[in-house]
Amino acid sequence: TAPPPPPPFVGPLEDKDRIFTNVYGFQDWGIDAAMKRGDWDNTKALLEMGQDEIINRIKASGLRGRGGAGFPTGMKWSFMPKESKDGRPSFLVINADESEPGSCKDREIIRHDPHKLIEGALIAGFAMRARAAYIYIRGEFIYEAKVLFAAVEQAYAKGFLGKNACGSGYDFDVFVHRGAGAYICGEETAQIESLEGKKGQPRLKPPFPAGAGLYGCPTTVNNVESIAVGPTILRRSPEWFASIGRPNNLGTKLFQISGHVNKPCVVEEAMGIPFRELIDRHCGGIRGGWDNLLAVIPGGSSVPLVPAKEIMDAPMDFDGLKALGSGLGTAAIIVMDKSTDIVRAISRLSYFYKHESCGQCTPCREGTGWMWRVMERLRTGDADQSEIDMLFQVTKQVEGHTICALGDAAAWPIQGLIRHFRPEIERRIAERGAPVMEAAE
Ligand code: L3W
Ligand code: SF4
Repeated sequence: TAPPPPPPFVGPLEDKDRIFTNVYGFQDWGIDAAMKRGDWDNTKALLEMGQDEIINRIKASGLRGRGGAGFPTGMKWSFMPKESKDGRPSFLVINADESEPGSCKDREIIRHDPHKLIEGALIAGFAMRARAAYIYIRGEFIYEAKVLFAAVEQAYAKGFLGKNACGSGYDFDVFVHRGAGAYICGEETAQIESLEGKKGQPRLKPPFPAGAGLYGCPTTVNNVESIAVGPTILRRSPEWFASIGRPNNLGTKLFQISGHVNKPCVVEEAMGIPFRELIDRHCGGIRGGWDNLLAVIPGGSSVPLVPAKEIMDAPMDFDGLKALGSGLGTAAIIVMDKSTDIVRAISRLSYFYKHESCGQCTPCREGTGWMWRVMERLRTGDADQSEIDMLFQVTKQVEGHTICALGDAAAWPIQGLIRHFRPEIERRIAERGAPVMEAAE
């Protein structure tokens, strides 16, 4: 039986409902211009709502984490203790280590709208009774780090951060910490280790950071976008945010569309916008027309690809893409037309995960290298047909058997390739010597 049609989505988004009003940098990112756009507008009044009320409103908005996993943000904040145990402080960590291939939204927020993030940090930190926020920014983001350091200084100079932040009576500090170029430091517990000055290797969960995080203290790790939308949700009301999108997939979202579209872009749209509408409205269509579309990786490189015919009318949100065996991830949409060597593309991703594995657990350390080597043989056709099933079995041995999600992220793209493009792999093996491209670096 055919699945029931998805519930209607409320969108597309009009300009008046866009949160990131300077995402293209047409205006100054500095604090005076940001204040003219509405940031830091009577933040004290927002804080006066009180901690529990802020968390309740974020819950009511339906906001789900924008870093890939889609965990409900308000619920995550509510895991933080209301009373300090043994005098231990609580911390907020903001994950700006944006390294997922295809993902480039947090960079735009920091470059052009950093005060949305900093004001959001104060509000979220206050709601969780945190003493300070650490913004962990990707090491390669050199310009963005400069902007962020300067924007934080501006907020201190205005009295919005530090002692008696915004005149609220609450003391709150924001520290910017630069990473050193490891993808795995985007995993929340590896990021905490790295902040503590150790090698960035994920910890076993539980305990979750809310129980034992930075320096063993209660900590919440949130993505940049999740934090940056908070002030607008509180100012405009949770009902406004929840009126956009589809049930369980509410609000606006920054989509990042790269690859074979006529105009790649980062754009804020309603959650649940159908794929075709998103591409036609904002990207000028597919290069060479819609018949030229081959496949799409809809959520950053960690989610399985979706072939053209399945993605066309799909709602671009958590549930819509899950129903297709993929995911929204960070909404980093990689579009591939028929000129793409799809086996090579996925093999290149396999190399990336092999390279970025921290090496701590055996299925990931050994499995990612093993999977990449087989992928390379499938790419050149220099493999046996039986290796296709064997590779699929190996991905199943890696998936779910590792400390962090990098193992799953390495397994899923290969599973998607075999599921949807098996005939192409078989053709290469049958025609050994079919197009051989240069090896991945
Ligand atoms: C307390 C519980 N807290 C879950 C918290 C947990 C975390 C959040 C989600 O991976 C995905 C990954 C990437 N008590 C809790 C709890 N939490 N249960 O909720 O946790 P989880 O484990 O579902 O996901 P994760 O480990 O955070 C994130 C995928 O995102 N991804 C890539 C992301 C890349 C970027 C980037 O470059 N900026 O974000 C894309 O798909 O593969 O599957 O906070 O502690 N019972
Ligand atoms: Fe490290 Fe990979 Fe294990 Fe994650 S899954 S802890 S990256 S070895």
